[in-house]
Amino acid sequence: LTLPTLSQFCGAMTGALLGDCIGGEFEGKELVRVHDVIEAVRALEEQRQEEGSLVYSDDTAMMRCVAQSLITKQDFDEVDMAKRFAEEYKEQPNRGYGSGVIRVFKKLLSPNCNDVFKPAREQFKGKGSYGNGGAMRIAPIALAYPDIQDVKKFAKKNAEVTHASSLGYNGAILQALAVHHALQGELQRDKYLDQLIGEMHLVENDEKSLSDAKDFHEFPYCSRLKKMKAFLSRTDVSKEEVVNELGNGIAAFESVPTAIYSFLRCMDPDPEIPEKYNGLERTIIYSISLGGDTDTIATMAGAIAGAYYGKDHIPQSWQKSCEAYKDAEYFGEKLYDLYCNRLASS
Ligand code: R7I
Ligand code: MG
Ligand code: MG
Repeated sequence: LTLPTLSQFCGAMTGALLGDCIGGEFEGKELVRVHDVIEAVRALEEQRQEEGSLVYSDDTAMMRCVAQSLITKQDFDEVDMAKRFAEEYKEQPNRGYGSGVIRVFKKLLSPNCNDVFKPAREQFKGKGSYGNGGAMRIAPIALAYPDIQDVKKFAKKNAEVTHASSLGYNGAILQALAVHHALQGELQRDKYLDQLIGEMHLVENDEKSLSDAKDFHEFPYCSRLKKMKAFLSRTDVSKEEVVNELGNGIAAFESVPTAIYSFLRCMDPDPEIPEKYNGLERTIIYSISLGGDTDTIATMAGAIAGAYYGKDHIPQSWQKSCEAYKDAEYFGEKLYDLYCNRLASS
């Protein structure tokens, strides 16, 4: 067993921030050319952007709440977590939140709310949301808990504060597991995917998950992870194929697998991306080039790649262009301490 390094924790937090800030410019565009994304990062490299000028969106706003709650409480506390989400929304409502989740925040802000999971259960006629808002913010859970059972348990609980559909919270579990395994060092893509498939099979095989998935298709996460294995065995997989088969949308099952695929695919060079870019930079560029929910897919891909490669792979110019980039580093350090303390006491 190799111990993860501090650099990986700071890398995960900063990688997520980069994805949100750089991807934000392209959010909602169906056709994004790799060329345009490369132009955007060139502007950062040539410092045509002022320090901290790329603003973060709800993805980072909520991830900051998750990190701050874990650091303050030194454990998962759903009441504190819910309070932070709601207060953050109240302070800065214009960060680009999903249109449904705002109702959850408003209910959480009411003094009569005594069950922090209830507002989420009332979303979408009692089905709960399947949006990717639970998954986009989840990385700090994987950075705080070395034990995989804790990662699964708290990723689910954290997501359930806003996303009661299993399609939503299972995406958060998968994203947290992807970060967790990326922290374990040098990986083989097939082995990494087999682990995720095994874990998600258990997760998706429970009664609620099977029933929620009926409106779509069976095992929405496992089936995409399997598809990914096939994609990675080929070198000619087009953007269209990825978008059609894995998705690039706002639903968790149409974006979390896509983020994981972006990370794994970009371990290899890409003919469309200049060779001077490393695996982490390539992951950010590629994930944004898929279009759709770019800030969120790049945030999740950036968190995984950052956890794998570490912060030394992040160019200073990119990092410094992002709003509040120093906080990401600070959160990484504090979560690293938490992780190490838990490991030592287990
Ligand atoms: O999941 P959520 O926090 O949104 C995150 C996204 C990211 O892309 C951010 O960058 C930001 O842009 O928003 O917010 P929700 O409102 O819970 O879900 C997002 C959207 O998914 C909703 O506004 C709906 O359009 C859709 N959605 C559903 N539609 C029908 N039925 C989610 N769940 C359902 C559903 O059950
Ligand atoms: Mg956003
Ligand atoms: Mg988004």
